[in-house]
Amino acid sequence: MKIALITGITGQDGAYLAELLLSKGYEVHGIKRRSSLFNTQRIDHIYEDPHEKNVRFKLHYGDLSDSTNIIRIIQEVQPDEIYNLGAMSHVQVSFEEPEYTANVDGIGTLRILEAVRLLGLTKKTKIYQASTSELYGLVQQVPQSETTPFYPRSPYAVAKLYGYWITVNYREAYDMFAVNGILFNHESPLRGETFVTRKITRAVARIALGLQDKVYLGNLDAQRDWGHAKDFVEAMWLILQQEVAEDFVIATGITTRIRDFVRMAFAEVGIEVDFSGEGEHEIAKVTKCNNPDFQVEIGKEVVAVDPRYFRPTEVELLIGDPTKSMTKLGWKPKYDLKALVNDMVAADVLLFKKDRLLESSGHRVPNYYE
Ligand code: NDP
Ligand code: GDR
Repeated sequence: MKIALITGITGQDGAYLAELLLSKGYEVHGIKRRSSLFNTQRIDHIYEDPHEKNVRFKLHYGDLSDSTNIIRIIQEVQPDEIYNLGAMSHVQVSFEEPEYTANVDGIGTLRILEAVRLLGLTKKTKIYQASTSELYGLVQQVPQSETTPFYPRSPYAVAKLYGYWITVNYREAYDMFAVNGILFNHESPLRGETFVTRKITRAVARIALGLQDKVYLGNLDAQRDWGHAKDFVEAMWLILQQEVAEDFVIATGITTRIRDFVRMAFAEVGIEVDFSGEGEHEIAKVTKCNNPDFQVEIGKEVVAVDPRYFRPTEVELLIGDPTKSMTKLGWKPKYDLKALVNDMVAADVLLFKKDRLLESSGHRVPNYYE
């Protein structure tokens, strides 16, 4: 039985990857952070009671900022594969917490690599590093491929640039199987609530259900290459199953503006919206509501821009070239953008129907302003 260790197992990708590896017969270990509240909602459905025999899913307390903790866990687990997904992963927040982000996203990667080297596991343990399309930053060429030059535009991306190169360096210096997956944006119903897609699908569900009036967004012109996280974790696994250690771009090859994602998400609940105005004065109003389940009045303003969400330096255009991963890995995504938006909106409508039920029986449901 192969043993995998996943950092960031409580996150979106960690949860889908853990599920995938368990289905392939792996023993899966994950590192979770201590928190004052339970933080394992995304993996509770695969949690196994540690008191049972033959448990294949095990969690360890840890943090990527703590070298001795990382060394001890890797020594105990003796993994065949490490997936380093743990990170302060929010680009805008990285401008507020640049030093912490560098420590966890940059040096955290070094801590994993160095632990494997110190423990003499370089020939046994394969390492996957969660690199990102944010490395491309300011557009140099499109579509972006494995050979496109990097130009990071945030403390997050600069930290990840260190993570990328230290992974390449350990591969070359110590002949380790250490590789980067350069993944473009991938989303799902498990996506963190403050990333733009999930913020939109949550707001659409809440507006349709009468729980919220409108949503404030930032740059509506940015373009992203969005895929489904379920498809993307499959690629992570494939990258580690190759004979040769190489870096791969994982993307759909199609890019869409934030504004169009908003339109698509409202369309899922039978609502049409029209944008007007420019820059920070841009708004969207309802022009049609075709779903008898949702009573949203025509002309209602449902989207407005708040410059608070503008970034000091922005990444305007991401569009990936997945040729190498499609040919060498045989990877092909199952979800297109429409199917992704459908999955996310349907899940959020279901989630907030529960809130509406609570509200109608006199309970107070929280507001969401992030
Ligand atoms: P999430 O934000 O959903 O998950 C991040 C995970 O990292 C969480 O489990 C979080 O724990 C954990 N974490 C945060 N800080 C630390 C720390 N100091 N020590 C240990 N663990 C920590 O991210 P995703 O699942 O979306 O992304 C996974 C990885 O892939 C990240 O490295 C991200 O930067 C990268 N990436 C993501 C892309 C995407 O579009 N989703 C695209 C390209 C790269 P907790 O739950 O306690 O907060
Ligand atoms: P990103 O994702 O920065 O690409 O990083 P995010 O969803 O945060 O932003 C995408 C684009 O949308 C614009 N935007 C807004 N973003 C947020 N969060 N909130 C808003 O209200 C809003 N309005 C407009 C942003 O300016 C940006 O252009 C994600 C993360 O998962 C990273 O960890 C990962 O490395 C990259 O994707 C690939």
